[in-house]
Amino acid sequence: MHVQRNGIAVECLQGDIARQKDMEAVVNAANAELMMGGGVAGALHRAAGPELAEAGAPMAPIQPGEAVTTEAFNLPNDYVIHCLGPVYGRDRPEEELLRACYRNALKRAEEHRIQSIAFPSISTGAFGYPVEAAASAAVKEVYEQSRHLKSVQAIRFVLFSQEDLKRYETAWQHLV
Ligand code: AR6
Repeated sequence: MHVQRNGIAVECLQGDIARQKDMEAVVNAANAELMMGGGVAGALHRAAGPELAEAGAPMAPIQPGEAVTTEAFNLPNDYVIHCLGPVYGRDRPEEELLRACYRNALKRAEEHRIQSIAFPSISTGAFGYPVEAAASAAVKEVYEQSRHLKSVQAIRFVLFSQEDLKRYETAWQHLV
């Protein structure tokens, strides 16, 4: 799916967040310690190499909703923006914390004059956030922020499964 929203190219595709060669920044669904983990954090840390955890360590721990930036080391990108999503059922208010991840990631991207950024589906793996609700929150926040972006021109959602891709596409369709 490709759409234009407020002059920004928005795309949803099925894929691996660690293989987004044409994007300047990728977002990590991080843990508070900014260490290697499972899922997205595993894929990104494995591909980036041990320097990624070393670069994050001085900024850790981060809080739910926060986003911090590091270099991307051996990843095919320039930056990794690490977001700590809410653990569903524990960190509240969960929708606001999830939306804050997307808002703060885009803020970090603007600060670094990043033009293209790829997001995974934050919080919907190990952290247990239901994908439909997460997709709706993510899409609403990105749409709201898209009005204010100056540097970011392209936003991609990278979904691991075909089912999750459909859910994000549906969330964009429901927005208009
Ligand atoms: N590319 C794109 N999406 C992926 C990939 C990949 N390579 N691998 C998994 N997903 P998760 P969270 C999907 O668990 O819920 C970690 O261990 C996955 O199917 O990565 O925010 C950290 O260390 C799911 O839909 O992130 C933290 O402790 C989505 O990405 C914790 O898990 C997010 O799943 C963060 O949990």
